[in-house]
Amino acid sequence: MKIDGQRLLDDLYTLRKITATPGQGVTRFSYTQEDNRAREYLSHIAEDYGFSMETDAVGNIRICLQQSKGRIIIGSHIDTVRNGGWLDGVYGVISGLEVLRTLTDSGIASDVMLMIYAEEEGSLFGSTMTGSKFLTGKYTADDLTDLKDDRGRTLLDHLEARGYYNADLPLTMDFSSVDRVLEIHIEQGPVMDTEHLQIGIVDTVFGMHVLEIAFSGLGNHAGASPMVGRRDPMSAFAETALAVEKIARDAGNGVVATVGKVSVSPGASNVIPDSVRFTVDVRSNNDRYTTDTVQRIRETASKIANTRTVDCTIRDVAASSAIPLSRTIINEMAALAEDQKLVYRMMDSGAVHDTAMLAPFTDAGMIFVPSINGRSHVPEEDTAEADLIRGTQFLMDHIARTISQAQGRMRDQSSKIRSKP
Ligand code: HGY
Ligand code: MN
Ligand code: MN
Repeated sequence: MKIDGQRLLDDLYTLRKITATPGQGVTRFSYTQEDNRAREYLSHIAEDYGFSMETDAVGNIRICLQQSKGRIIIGSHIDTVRNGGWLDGVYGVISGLEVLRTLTDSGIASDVMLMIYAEEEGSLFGSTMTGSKFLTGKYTADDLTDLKDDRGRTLLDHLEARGYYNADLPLTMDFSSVDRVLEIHIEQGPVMDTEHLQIGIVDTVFGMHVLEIAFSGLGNHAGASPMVGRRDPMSAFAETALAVEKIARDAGNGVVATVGKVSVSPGASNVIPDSVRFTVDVRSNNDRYTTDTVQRIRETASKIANTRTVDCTIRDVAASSAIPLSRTIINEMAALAEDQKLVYRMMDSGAVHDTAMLAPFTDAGMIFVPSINGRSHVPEEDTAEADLIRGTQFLMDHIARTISQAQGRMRDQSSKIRSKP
């Protein structure tokens, strides 16, 4: 079954224009008017094809044929980071939609379901993979009010403003009838571009641990305060940020750590700050490496605070384990890539993905396509059209094989039953 590559690209180019920052990348935060416009665009496509489209209590969307049982879930997200790229997440969503349309155009009533996970980026609440954490019970009803944005508005406030939240709707999903969950995504790193690969088959999705560290000292006049005796939280922050980089480098084993968000109070050039609050995002493909690195960062931040006589508080913002994906699916995808003579390799994912959250409940598999210059989460994020089309066709072929193997197993079973004396 051949996908319609031009239709795939047309949808991606249309969604690229739904952004709060035109000309400066794609900014499409969850529960905003941009998010709504993207949902409306997708609902028109679903309507044209007679698909059912349901939105759950936290804004996860399910699109499938009316009678589908959703045995094969293809998922990703439509929300972005601020000034992000045009493909992160949405490529997987439109690929899933293209698979549904191609199956329908071919007259195959499939059990495929497209799942659009809500608030994957954590741009609002700092916690990634929010929609799938509710679906899998990692987040509960308490988190609807515990998760707060920078202005103190809770996730529930956002959901009620959008009209998604309904106390009667379940927050979790029953995965007992789901055979596999799949996601196709841009790599967001340099490996495939450097090695001129066509397809990446994901082995392990990194685990992550996000801390929020706050230093508070003695705010004062920038000009009238001698350097001796200052208790400057900005200097403590600067020393800690450099220490984070050194700790991650010294850890080796592919550990990465990033200080990506900082806020200064009051934030004026002629005032020594009274407090500085910043995030530290630590990741690796092995939970022990991540935990050891986080511990070292905690200890170092406390030591720097003592030396500089500033107060230090450290809060856990989000955490998820490193998740090995399904060996069965990895082997099937490798066999398909061999048959199609594609240039491919197994590889880890430094980016986290909702599919990994579902891995404990069903077979989970991910496909990567190259990111030009290995860039992502920036306006320069890009992938060649040929790579986008090839990736979605590979996903389609993998699903076609999965469906025909399942039908083969059912035929064998029924012939065994018939041949019983
Ligand atoms: O942060 C991540 O890895 C993902 O892009 N949310
Ligand atoms: Mn993503
Ligand atoms: Mn992302």
